[in-house]
Amino acid sequence: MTTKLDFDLSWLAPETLKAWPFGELKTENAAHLKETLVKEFDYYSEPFPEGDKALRLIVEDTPEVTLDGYKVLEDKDTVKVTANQPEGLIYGFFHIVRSYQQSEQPELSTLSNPKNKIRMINHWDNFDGSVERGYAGKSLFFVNNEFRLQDERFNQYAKMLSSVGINALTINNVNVHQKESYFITDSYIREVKHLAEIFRSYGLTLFLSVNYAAPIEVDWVDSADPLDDKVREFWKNTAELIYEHIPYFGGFVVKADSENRPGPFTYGRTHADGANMLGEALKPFGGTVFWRAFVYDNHQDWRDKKTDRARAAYDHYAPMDGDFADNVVLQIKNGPMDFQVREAVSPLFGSLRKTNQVLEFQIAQEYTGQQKHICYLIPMWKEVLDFDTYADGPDTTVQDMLVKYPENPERNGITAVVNTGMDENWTGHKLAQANLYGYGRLIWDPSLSAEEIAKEWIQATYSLSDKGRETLLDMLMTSWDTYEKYTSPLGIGWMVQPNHHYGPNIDGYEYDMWGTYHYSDRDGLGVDRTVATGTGYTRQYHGENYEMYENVESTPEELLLFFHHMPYSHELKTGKTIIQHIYDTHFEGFDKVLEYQKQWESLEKEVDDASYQNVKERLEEQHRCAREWRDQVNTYYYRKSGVDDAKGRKIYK
Ligand code: GCW
Repeated sequence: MTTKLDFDLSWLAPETLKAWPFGELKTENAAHLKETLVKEFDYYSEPFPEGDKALRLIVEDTPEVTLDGYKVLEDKDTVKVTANQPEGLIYGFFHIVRSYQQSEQPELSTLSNPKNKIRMINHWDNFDGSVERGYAGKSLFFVNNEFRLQDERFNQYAKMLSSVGINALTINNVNVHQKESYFITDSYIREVKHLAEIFRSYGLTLFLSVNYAAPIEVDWVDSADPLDDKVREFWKNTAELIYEHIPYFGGFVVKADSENRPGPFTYGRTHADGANMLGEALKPFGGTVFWRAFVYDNHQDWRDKKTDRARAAYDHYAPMDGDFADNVVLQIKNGPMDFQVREAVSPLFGSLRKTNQVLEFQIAQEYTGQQKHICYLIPMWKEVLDFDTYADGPDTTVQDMLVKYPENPERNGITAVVNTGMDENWTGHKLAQANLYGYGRLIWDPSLSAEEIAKEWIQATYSLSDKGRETLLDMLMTSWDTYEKYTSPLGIGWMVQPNHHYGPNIDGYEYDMWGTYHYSDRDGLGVDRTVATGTGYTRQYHGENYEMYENVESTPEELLLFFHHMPYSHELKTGKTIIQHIYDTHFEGFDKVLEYQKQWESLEKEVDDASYQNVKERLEEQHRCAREWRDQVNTYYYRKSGVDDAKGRKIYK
């Protein structure tokens, strides 16, 4: 069967359906999504002979349904999808597609309500066509400082995102450079509107990242002081202009006073002053401000061991709980540092009760192999969402906090830096599609397991034998652990090449200004973040977690060096010393990559050629790079410690 998609959209291709019994479509009250639903119905019906069932998609008051959820009821000759909002019908429709991918006679009846209201992605795309931390080719939206003209592809993209329940996006980098600052002006608002319309036809709301200093950059205002009337006027006029063109525009994402970006600190104002000023401008139109909490001192002196970057977000924002307007949302990275392969969960989750919050993940594999290495991230994200904050006693997970506070949360949820670009398969590494797919599925329904999600994606994407399915599932499910093993040990992080962050450089950031140190010496390594003898970061957690992390014995070992400076000789629960653990995991991680290569070769006959070549080539690079990691880390720690590998394996001394 030929695929009708220009780009590799295998998880949505009609040929992956096992059956399609529908002959007729009826939609009611679906308003602006009607055309999309009709188009999609035809698309999936075409390869199949006329079915004998009717599919009815109806917006009607359905009390069991919340937010943009849906309910599906199947009887002998009808499948009826109902939702309170038209968007729910799209998600219900894709539930049906998914079900027929998984089985020939699926159980369609269901009630499915999303856990999170905001289910968003953030592009870090620049107007010149580059993508900050992009590993899948050029920007989807921009080329040479122009908006791309490729509606068909935008439609496919919108469909792909909505098929997994994503309902909002930004199209441009949070580092808003000079030209992009004009997106909110008359110069580009029509192009933005065009994109907003396409995404809306699949239920996605479009937002823009804005430059906090836009009044200076794009107008003649001589200040960006949030309390200055001229500045407030600028933002009000800007909001009016945008909403005049795009009444359903979502709002702004702002990176302020972060990594040299402008912000209210320049004027001696607080972040609440800055965010609320933008909130006020958007308020009449129902718009939202996402204000990023990624604020820290990036000019730290490495000699200074008291300043701890991990503390920064909490130190800045916890005291401001309650100061933000009700259409302002704090956007908080999952960890207190920066998307490392392993780090603690941000203690801000659990400390804010009067502030809207979204959690920010990174689907783009900046620190997890840059879409050259396999790294299925759903298991990591699940650990974050399931982390017990103890905010209201035991069993108050991060996910609970996100839906519980502030009272009657109107604007809560999850967002993520996305991993897509102009590459044929969207994500560079074919298997990285599973991260985008899984992200959407997980944040809609966090009760799904990482394994269920991986199985779904495999089943939707390939037709494999049972053995083949097991093989691919094993590759995905073990990949995060593997990447962690051959890179940085026990939660320490950051041993990467500076700037581009790919490949090992153990001291690459050790004497730099970014606040990311491991303090390895001849006796040991790790960052002491305890109250007793270190930076006091552990105190940012609620009682139980504070005690757990404050003490070596109760600190989960995968985070041991994140919280404590430990001697190489310290014995872990496995009975191994830390130095032996470092050697073992680095050998094991590398060996696992060799196994992936064999496993993938065994799938040659079962997957399409493009996938096969794509993953095969990337595995070769993963092999090369993992070997480099293994040997550099092992040699480095041998030279520091002088301790031999107990198993006598090759270390380049
Ligand atoms: O991790 C860092 C990245 C930067 C990024 C920043 C952020 C967009 O290396 O490229 O800038 O995080 O999240 O703002």
